[in-house]
Amino acid sequence: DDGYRLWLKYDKVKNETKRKAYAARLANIEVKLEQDPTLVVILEELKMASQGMLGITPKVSKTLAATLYGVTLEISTIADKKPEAYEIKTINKHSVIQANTTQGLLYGTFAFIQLLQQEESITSLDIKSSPKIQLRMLNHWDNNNGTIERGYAGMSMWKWYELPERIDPRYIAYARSNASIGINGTVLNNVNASARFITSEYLGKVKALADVYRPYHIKVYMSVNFASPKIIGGLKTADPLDPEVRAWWKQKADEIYELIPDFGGFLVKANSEGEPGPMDYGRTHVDGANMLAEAMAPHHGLVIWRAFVYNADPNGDRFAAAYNEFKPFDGKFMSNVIIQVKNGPIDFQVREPISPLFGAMQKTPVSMEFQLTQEYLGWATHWVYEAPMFEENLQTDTYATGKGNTVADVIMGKTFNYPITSMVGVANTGSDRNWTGHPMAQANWFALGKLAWNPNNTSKQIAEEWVKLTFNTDAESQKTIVNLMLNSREIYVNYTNPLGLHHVMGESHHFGPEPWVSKAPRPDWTALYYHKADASGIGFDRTNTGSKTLQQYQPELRKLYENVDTCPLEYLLWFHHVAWDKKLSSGRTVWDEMVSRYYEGVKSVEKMQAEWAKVKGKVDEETFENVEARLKTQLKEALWWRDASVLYFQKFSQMPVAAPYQKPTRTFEEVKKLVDVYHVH
Ligand code: BDP
Repeated sequence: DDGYRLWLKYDKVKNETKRKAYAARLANIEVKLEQDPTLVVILEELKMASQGMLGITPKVSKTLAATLYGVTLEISTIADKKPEAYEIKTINKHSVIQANTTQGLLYGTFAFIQLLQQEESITSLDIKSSPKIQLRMLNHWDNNNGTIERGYAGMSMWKWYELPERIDPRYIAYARSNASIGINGTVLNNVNASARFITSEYLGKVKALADVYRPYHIKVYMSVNFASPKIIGGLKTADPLDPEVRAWWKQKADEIYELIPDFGGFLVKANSEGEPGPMDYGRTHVDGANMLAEAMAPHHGLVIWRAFVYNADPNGDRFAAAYNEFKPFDGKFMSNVIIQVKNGPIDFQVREPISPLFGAMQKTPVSMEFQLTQEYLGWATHWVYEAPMFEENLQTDTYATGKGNTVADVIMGKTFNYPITSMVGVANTGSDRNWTGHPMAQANWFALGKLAWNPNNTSKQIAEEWVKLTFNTDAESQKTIVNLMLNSREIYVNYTNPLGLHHVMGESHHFGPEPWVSKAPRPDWTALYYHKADASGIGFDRTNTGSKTLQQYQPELRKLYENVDTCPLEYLLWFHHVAWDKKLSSGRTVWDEMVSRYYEGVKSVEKMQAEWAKVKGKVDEETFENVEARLKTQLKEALWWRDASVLYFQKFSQMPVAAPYQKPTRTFEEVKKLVDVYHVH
């Protein structure tokens, strides 16, 4: 299996009794609704699933006798009034999928098919479901030259040079896969946006994609370059208060909606990492966002404004930047603006405490941006199931209005009644046949859909479901794979960034260890800025004796991290500068604890290999070998991380690698040289 079919494999149901029972139901489909483009894709999906799993082709009709087995698709008013809600029930001999709209029916149908894929009983179903978040999106960082910023699975799947004439079949496979997990929006291009994407030439191409995705209820959004009026509009300025600039954006919005009436909106990275923005003209994020929002409002379009901003202040704390910039603007944005916030305060590190903006913005909605592509998590070679990391942030209590306001509550709009809610994943997809490079990374895409549908889903449930859908295998093997998944992220943390270390990866390419980086185009792109290792200890003091940024959290959350003796070890170096020989709750010194985690992390990769070996012959050979080979690379690189980090930090700690661990056999100079292999600049 080459992985192209993702979790929609529709392979033959192995259990014969079940297959026969399913086949009896799927033999007849009763359609109680009007013709509709979404109905076409629903029926097509049911046909595909039936042919693949059951070896039958359903007969579709408008009425079906109650005495016959069958599946009924019906539009009717169900208890949950949300347009995307659905119910699946068993009424006599019929499996009935009901919804208020065809969109709800689409999700209900996929849910029904997924039950069959998992070989669940369908004899007495009573399922009700609707999404807890409105915008469930992928953000693609794809460029118009076909490259993908931070993409590790090939080139962009959008072939701009072929569009609008040719529709690559992959676009449809993409839409099906997303719809199957409830994703309803996609931003097609990189946040570091080329203005070219909103020229008339490109809008014609975007329209072609929007037409493909529409029946699947996936709305198209675009990242826009704030300086577009200058770059492609021929204006002298992009000042958001300039009347000509405002008129230009209005006209652009009109042009877009003329072509794509259900266009989702704009995503904007402004005044961040060199991108243009309103501050270039002495204006604010509010001025910029509201100007665009005004242009979009007549069309009900959204402006998704990113909070990923930070200035290069060598003595500052980048942790504080987004909060300082946006908190004062709470309530000043127009109602069609949402602020998109990365999960943590820095930048998609292997473990981050939550961004203090969650829970701080009461009158302006904030949304969650997770990164699926493994920029800081080992690219496509390391096996990292990210859902436990997402869950860790989603289940953190912000104490926004007192105890019991998790990040999940905040982004679902429960805490402050946000009118718009959203969760996005920076996509890990590309032109690779299996979409994500690492076969196991498909699970991260899947997890984003499931968490956006319900942020309180657990990483365990999601892993179990994904494994069942993806691998048609025995219960024992499923368990082995699920366990591997659930442990994978912590293992990666241990051999790369134990105890709350962060931002010690290779400069610019962000791969492999480079804790020694002390010079970069900006101080906050070095590793030293973050780990601050010296003879006295290691870690970033963000308490009141340091940068004081912990104050951005509510007092109860602050308390969790503030005291060096009670701060969870996972976050220790995020918030404290600690002496190398300080005794920790584990009974070990800081140094010994770090060493132990690096070494245990590497050992765990060996264990992963042994566990994976157990499923040989139980999962298809191609996937087995692919993962097996990647685990070999992972082990090699885990050792690289361990040796580089231990030998580098040892220069400051001056402490030995204590038994049972053995000092690396390579010298620091030898390990440091390895980085050159990966240097791309
Ligand atoms: C950083 C990436 C950079 C992105 C940036 C962003 O290294 O390529 O452009 O995030 O999110 O992590 O804007």
